[in-house]
Amino acid sequence: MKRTSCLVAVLILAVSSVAFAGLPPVRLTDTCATVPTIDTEADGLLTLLAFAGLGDLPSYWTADLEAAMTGDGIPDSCELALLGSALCAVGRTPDEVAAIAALRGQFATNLGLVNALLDKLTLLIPIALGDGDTKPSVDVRLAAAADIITSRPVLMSIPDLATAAAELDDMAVTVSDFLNDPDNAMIIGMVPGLPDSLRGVVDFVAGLVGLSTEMQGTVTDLIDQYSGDITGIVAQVAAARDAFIALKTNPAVTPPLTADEIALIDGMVADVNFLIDTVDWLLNLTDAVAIYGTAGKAAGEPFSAAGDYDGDGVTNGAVAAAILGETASWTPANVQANRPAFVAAASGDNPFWNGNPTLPAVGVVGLGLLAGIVALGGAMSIRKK
Ligand SMILES: [Ca+2]
Ligand SMILES: [Ca+2]
Repeated sequence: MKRTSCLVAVLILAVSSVAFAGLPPVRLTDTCATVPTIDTEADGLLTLLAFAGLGDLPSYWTADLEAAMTGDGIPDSCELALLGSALCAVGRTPDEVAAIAALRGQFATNLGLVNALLDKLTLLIPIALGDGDTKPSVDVRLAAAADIITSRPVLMSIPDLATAAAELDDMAVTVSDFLNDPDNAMIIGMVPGLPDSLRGVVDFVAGLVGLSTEMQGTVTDLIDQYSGDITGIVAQVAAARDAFIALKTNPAVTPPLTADEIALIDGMVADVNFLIDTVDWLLNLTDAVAIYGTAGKAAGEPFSAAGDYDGDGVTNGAVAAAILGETASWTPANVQANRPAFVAAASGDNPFWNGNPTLPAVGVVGLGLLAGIVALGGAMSIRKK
């Protein structure tokens, strides 16, 4: 009897959770609004993207987007549920309270970045489409800028400027064709409302981008795909801006620039400067993203597949593989059904989860039998007295 009690105590000690970086064991509960909010937002974003004509979108439940969308073996919806539950948690020790507070600070940082991105987008849209009032759309302004050169023989006699004017006119026509193509009418019509629509999904995006360095890599890859083109365009635009600034004060320009022309140049220079700053900010954006549960970038970040949230020696990825199976076997229904089990098992809330390799081979059934033996032994020892 005595030896059996000892064995049970040892077993329980062996599988009890050791908090990693003070993050507490958590479970998915109805009382935490964070996870349902993230789920609803993710659904909303997928609906918005589908409406915008992006086909072949993964289900939110089975999406696994790390490392340029090759995934890390844990459905992102499960990693977000673990994060959301930890954000809701109440610490039992000073370490846990501090870890949760730090996690919430990181979430606030990432929310701030997503909102700043939308603020910038809000300002960029009228630069492209016009403000329906004093600012015409960008194609009209490009054509007017070309006119400043083409209407002055002295400027057209300079080959570089004549070429620049022709390029501006070309750009104006390309943009105008795009903006006025009936096939694009629906998507262009959606653009002014886009920042507000995206404000409705900021928790999901802020949660997702900070899950791990691997997830950050997906965002960086996405930006990198276009960054070459974007930096090229920015360099051209900056050169055109400088040329127009020089024209404003060059005494050889005849007739001198009119007040309207100067206002057009000043307005475009301000917009170009904003565009250049925004692109620069965007290209460095992922470096500013906080990775949850780490003070920087680290191996085994606690919400990543290689990470071990509860520090029991079993990685989150191994927990997911045991509970949810391999990626190919995931379905939206089984991921959704098994997600609470993943959160409890990965966080250490349920050390006795089915498949836990730190449990002895007898597993849960064996522990039940042992408990029975202990009870039986107790009854017998009482009887003996
Ligand atoms: Ca994932
Ligand atoms: Ca673990």
